[in-house]
Amino acid sequence: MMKNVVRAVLFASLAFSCAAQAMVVRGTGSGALRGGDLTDPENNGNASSYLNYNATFRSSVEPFFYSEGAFNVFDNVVGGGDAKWCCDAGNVWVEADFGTKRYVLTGFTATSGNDATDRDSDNWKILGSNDGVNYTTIFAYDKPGVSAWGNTRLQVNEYLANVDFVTPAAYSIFRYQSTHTVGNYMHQINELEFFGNQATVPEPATFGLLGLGLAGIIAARRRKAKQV
Ligand SMILES: [Ca+2]
Ligand SMILES: [Ca+2]
Ligand SMILES: [Ca+2]
Ligand SMILES: [Ca+2]
Repeated sequence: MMKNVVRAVLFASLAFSCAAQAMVVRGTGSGALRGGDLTDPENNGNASSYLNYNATFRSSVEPFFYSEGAFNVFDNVVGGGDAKWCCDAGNVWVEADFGTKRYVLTGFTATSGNDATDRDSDNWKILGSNDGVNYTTIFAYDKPGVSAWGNTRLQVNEYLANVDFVTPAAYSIFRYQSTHTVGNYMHQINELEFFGNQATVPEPATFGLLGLGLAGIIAARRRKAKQV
């Protein structure tokens, strides 16, 4: 009896650990990207300028599309130099802000840089926010000294909701943040793709219409008062 219980517990924990490690390696290079992600559904973003993207980008450092700047994670190109973000140290982040649109994240891809594995993050998160102040963790990777991409360079890892992370609430801002790298030195990452379903945003216009309605009633009363 006891043996069966132990077996059942072991099986359950094995099944759980398998489910928790379902990240899919799509391959290497630009061709392994899913493409058509939320930041550029048409795949026509300019690889070296802010042209043809559907989000506003921000970063803790190097906010540009060239010279290994942070926005290279959205430029649809996997490679070295101006296709990746490198080589800042410490706590670094880059985010995409979709303004009034909110999305329920269904998946994302994250791609490794072209050089030393030491520069890959070993402590990174995908966070969601609706105000740019309060952020909620959607996915967290924390394996000291171990890169999520192993030693393979330019590798596209894919993570899916309900498999690799719990389906989150709807957010208008998605942030990648790294606090530590394998070699505890310079940080690099090549590309990020976010995928999701647009959610209905609570209508602030309702209050606007209510306000207009009240203003109308007040104006009508004033008119009536004048007539009297
Ligand atoms: Ca576009
Ligand atoms: Ca893209
Ligand atoms: Ca670029
Ligand atoms: Ca890139």
